[in-house]
Amino acid sequence: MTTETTPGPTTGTTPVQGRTPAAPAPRDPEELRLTGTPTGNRALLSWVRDTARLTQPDEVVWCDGSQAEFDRLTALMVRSGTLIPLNPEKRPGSFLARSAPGDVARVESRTFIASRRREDAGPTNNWREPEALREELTGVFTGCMRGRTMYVVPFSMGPVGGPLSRLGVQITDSPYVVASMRTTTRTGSQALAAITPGTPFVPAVHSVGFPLVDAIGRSRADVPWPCNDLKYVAHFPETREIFSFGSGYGGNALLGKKCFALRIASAMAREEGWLAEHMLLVKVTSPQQRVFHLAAAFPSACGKTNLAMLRPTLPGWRVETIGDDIAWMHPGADGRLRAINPEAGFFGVAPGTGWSTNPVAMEMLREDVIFTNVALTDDGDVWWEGMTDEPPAHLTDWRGEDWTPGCGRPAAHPNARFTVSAKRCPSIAAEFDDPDGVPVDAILFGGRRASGVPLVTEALDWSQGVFTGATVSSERTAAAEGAVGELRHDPFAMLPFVGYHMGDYFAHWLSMRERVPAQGLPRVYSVNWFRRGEDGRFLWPGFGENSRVLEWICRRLEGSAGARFTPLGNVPADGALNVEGLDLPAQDLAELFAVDPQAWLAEADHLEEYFARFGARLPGEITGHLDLLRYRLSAGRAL
Ligand code: GTP
Ligand code: SPV
Ligand code: MN
Repeated sequence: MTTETTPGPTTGTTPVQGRTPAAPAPRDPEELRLTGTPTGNRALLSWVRDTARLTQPDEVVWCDGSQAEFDRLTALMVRSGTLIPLNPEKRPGSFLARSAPGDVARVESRTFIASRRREDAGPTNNWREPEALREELTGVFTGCMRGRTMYVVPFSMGPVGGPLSRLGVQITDSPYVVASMRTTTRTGSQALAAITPGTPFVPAVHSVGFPLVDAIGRSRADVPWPCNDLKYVAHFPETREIFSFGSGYGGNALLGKKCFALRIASAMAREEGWLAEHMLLVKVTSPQQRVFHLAAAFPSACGKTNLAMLRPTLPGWRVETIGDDIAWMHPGADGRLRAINPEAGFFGVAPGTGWSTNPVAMEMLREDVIFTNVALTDDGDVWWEGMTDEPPAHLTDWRGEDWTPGCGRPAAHPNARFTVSAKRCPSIAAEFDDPDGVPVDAILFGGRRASGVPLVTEALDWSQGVFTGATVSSERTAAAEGAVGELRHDPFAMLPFVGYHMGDYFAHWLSMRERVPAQGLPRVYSVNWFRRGEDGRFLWPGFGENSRVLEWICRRLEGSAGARFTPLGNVPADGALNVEGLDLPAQDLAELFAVDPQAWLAEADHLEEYFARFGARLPGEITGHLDLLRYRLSAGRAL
């Protein structure tokens, strides 16, 4: 950690009660000397200097990503009350953070795309005029780091120096964010060294928006989770800049993730001819040692981490993890679509993760984890709904209040999360660090659909595959603000993450067949683990048993499994899905694959209405598929 300090009575992360209101003279921004900093990239230096002038921190710290730096930051946060150290015998090297109750998830209503023309952001994004937004942001960022430390965090998305990797630098006044960025991205000296003079990087400014000193020098004490009711998660895709204000939570604050690796990267990818997607990435090995790489897009909190770390119940099958949230896929020189996971760790949903549902994740969480908004046990360990069948008799809940079973409140927040390095994952694949990525054999799209959508269907070709992605809808989860359970369209599981017009995004997906030869394009599938019976229970056991669906997909890829036609796509032929040993009544199996023409004709009407929002930018091919679907539903056969 290189520290460039202006002399001052305190540093920003300790309460400044010692100050008398009139004590601090306004800091001369020129005092924040940045010469001698560990970079020769002038654009980086002047951006850091300008941001320090605007936000007026007490000091500027360039982060080197070292273990010593991480240890200093966590110690600092333990002193300030942001982190609670967990019992080192139960959960070594681990901490619990409790966020402010109003800062628990992504804020889509305050997420902005600022493109020069409104129509380039499209109807699914909150558009802002760039200059007007810039002015507004200048207002809110002015002095917002007073009394705090400003950290400069250089990072690489993807292995440092890799041909598919991209560089960024996040400025933040949150040590929790610095520590989390170190775990979830490749931060520090190596990334900084890669930002040589003239090398482009994505600048990302973040502030929790809770200055400790006001404009006239009055101080206030810090709080364990500083944030601001006013929030902005702002993107300038044309100039590739990110500004985030007011939140310390997840995708709002760890700017390498949704802001860079999806919203900005999707705009880069469109321009450069690749795909930046909300997808997990796995390597699947069959009992015959054939290797398949699958990518899968499911909306937030709909099972990506669980599938990425799946332990197959089918003997001889192996699933290894490459990524659980984001995949960057490029046309390779080998005529395949090659994918990397740009992240270096996981920010995963805790509730629902247990020894019976996801033992790999449970092993991963044994040590070196920062948990946020889970419950604390009386012996200094963590607990959340779904970890064990029987809850402990007493807990401290995510808000810090006493909790007993049956008290009527969840102990963990439904969007409680763990932050852990991919190195801790027992199923991590050797290819995880391969800068050239892996060739993708199949892409899966899915969502939470209580009815209608079969367990698995196979698209007939790329074109129908793109239609399958475009038609994803899913019940909303606690990963973002809004009404949980409400069905909404979420094309490609990218509704909150496409940094430009959704119609252009569909067209970009279609155009991949001009960049990748037909035999190299992945096959496309739709999956749904969440179909329910009339009595409300899940029809499919899910989790490790999803390996049965993966088996059918891999057998299709090698040409050895049968399929039968439905209007939505191919489903397993009778007997082709291995359900041996499952306690699955024949009627449930039939229901899992039922396609109700009337319900789907109604869904086609909803889709038509939804797609109409995209106007002239909706590719005609998508409308064509809608017509084809209607024909197939009415005629019960292919055209
Ligand atoms: P983000 O990190 O928000 O993008 O989400 P994710 O897609 O990685 O979510 P994750 O895998 O953590 O999903 C968590 C939720 O999905 C938990 O409530 C799980 O219990 C549930 N879930 C995952 N897989 C299955 C499954 O096969 N069947 C059922 N019924 N639930 C599942
Ligand atoms: C999601 O919401 O899809 C996440 C969690 O992966 S967050 O990083 O908060 O966006
Ligand atoms: Mn996600």
